[in-house]
Amino acid sequence: MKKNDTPTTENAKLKDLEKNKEYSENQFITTDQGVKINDDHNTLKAGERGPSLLEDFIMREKITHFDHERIPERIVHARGSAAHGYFESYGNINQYTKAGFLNDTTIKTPVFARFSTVAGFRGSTDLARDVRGFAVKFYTQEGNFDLVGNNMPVFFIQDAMKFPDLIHAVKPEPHNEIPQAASAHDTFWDFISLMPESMHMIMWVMSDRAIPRSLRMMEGFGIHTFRLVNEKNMSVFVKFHWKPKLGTHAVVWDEALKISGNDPDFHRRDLWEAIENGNYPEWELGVQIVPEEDEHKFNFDLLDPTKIIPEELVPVTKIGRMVLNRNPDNFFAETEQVAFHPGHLVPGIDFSNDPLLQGRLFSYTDTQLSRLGSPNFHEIPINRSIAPMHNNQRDGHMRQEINVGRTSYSPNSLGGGCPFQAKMAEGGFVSVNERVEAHKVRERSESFADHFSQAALFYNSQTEVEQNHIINALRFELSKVETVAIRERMLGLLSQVDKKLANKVAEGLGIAVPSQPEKPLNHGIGADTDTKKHEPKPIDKSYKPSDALSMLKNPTVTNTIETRQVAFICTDGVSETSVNNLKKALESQGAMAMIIGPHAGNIKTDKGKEIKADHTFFSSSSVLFDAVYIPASPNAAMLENNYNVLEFISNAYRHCKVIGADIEVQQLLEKAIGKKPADKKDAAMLGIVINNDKNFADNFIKELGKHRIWEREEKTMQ
Ligand code: HDE
Repeated sequence: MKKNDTPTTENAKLKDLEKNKEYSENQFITTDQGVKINDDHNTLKAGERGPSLLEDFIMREKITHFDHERIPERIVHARGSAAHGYFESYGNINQYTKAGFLNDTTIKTPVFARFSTVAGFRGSTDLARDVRGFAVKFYTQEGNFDLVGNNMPVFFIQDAMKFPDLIHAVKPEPHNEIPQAASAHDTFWDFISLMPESMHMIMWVMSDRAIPRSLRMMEGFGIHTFRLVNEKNMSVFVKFHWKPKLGTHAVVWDEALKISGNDPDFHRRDLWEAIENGNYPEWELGVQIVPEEDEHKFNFDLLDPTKIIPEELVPVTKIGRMVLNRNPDNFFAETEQVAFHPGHLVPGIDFSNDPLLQGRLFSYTDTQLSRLGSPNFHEIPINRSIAPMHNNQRDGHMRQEINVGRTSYSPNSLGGGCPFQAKMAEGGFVSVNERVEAHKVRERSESFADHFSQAALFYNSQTEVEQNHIINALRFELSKVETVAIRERMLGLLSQVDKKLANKVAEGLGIAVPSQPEKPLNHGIGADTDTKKHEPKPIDKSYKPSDALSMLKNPTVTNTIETRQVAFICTDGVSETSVNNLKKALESQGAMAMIIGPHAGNIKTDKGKEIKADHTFFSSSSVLFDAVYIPASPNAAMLENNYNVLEFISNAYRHCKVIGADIEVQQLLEKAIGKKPADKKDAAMLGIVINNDKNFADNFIKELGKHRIWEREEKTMQ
């Protein structure tokens, strides 16, 4: 055993994974023991029509394995999709951290990222209103580092002790297991209405952040405050951010509901196809750094996971980028069996005392034991570290490694003292030497008691369109709650965030906002705690609205149309020139044209050529695309009576998408959207691009770069 084994490279890791690949070419089917099988279709029987024989070891092996194919799904984050890729650092930040992968620009650190919803079961829809998990495993040369975050920067609760309650409340109700992947039900809102600390997070989950356009278009956050630690073991506080290259985008709620029916795998498919097409998703990793001496400088507690550090107070510094460039080979082996853990740390990164993070440090190993069934889950290929691993842990279910030698204890002399402990200078992990001197208490810090200021900050930082979406989401959710007292309690809480918000939600529910909000029974205090000490604090007016919190004003907003998909509504006889012109222009900017036809197979153009239909009017819907184009066709008039086509176009209009049409088919367009332009500036017609001159493709692309024409929604909501 050598003291300093060098880590295997990225290539070695890939080779390692390759070894587990099965090749179907030129191979005989065998039993698990390697015996070639002669008949995989028929059980061994006593006569052609006789009973099956117990001795049929081939059939028994196959069925037994099948019977045990399922493992328990994740209790939370069961529905997920993942991809391989790499992380590259932008350069030297060794002033703050000694973590090699964050400093060395020559290293490409392999990563595996898994995105997920939280509440739904494994087979549930991708478009549930929900937080998205954003978990990244970095296979660094110093060991595995897992950044197990979400697409929202705060959480519902402040202490891990409340997590089982939160999850029991949001999961389908236990008596009838309804509803699936939805928070719009009594038990969730019952719990929330008694938990003022969740109000900031509620603003985020009721916003469009909870219904992303694509997993590739979400921000990610580590949420908790962590520490970065340098060579001298000096530390700073840090918050981690992922900023998507394509900007942060969402769908609208009506669209989300329809996508759930049309394609419940919408996000999974989008991620998979983007990677297969070579459009590799990319994020930049950013950090907000707070020196230790500034810990108490803010009007919130850095350890409180229901709070952000506004980017205007502490800017986000980009320190590297992640590119996802390879789909998994096998969903179960990789996406299902990957085991993340916020406690998988490398030297240079450490925890803070956030009580939610501290609880997570227990939960993740514990859950793998029941989900993956063995303390050897680190030996599953997707979980293996590329850094060499030596210790005295032995045996257990499904142990893969064959340890040689006699010593599995330390200290030992028979094994030459191996494996050795590593000094800090040799890369040994040493915890930050934080001084802790305290009484043993079961209490929450008073500095955690401001539940409304940042909820108000979030709401006030949104555009009017975004605020309307939050109001509508709350109306939708609370109108599904049957117990009136819960609705009233929620209005009481909302009125402490923003009176107008509460009134508008109340209007939708047909009840009044209570004049005196009900005092919550248990807002983070024990039975004997002095309630006065923990009274929720009034709104802190010193917060300034923050553009970073709004998706529409966010600094990551771009006009790129890369990977956007435009549905071309075509019929036989369609203008080949029209189709080709816009298709070429879109493709030159990285967007895609998808041909939607009256039938599957090929469509004939006006020049007699054939183009392949990607989908049909019947099997598809505009909710699955970013924009719609109707090229001229002599048969287009027939579509004026085709309900599927009319709905296709009218939904695109309702969802504020760009619609293009050749002038010859303007009548079809107007029939579908039920409007004629009053004049050139007619707001209801914004984002409608008619092809009557040479600039059509440019104009269409310019509008598509706006992603949504929100002015149209304001107009139609009036
Ligand atoms: Fe998790 N969480 N969590 N969580 N979490 C799990 O671990 C838990 C929390 C997050 O793609 C489980 O392997 C507790 C916050 C993600 O595989 C489980 C608490 C954040 C994933 C668990 C939290 C997360 C999980 C279920 C409160 C954002 C999916 C299966 C103290 C920072 C990872 C598993 C993947 C998964 C426990 C709170 C993110 C049960 C007890 C806050 C992204 O261990």
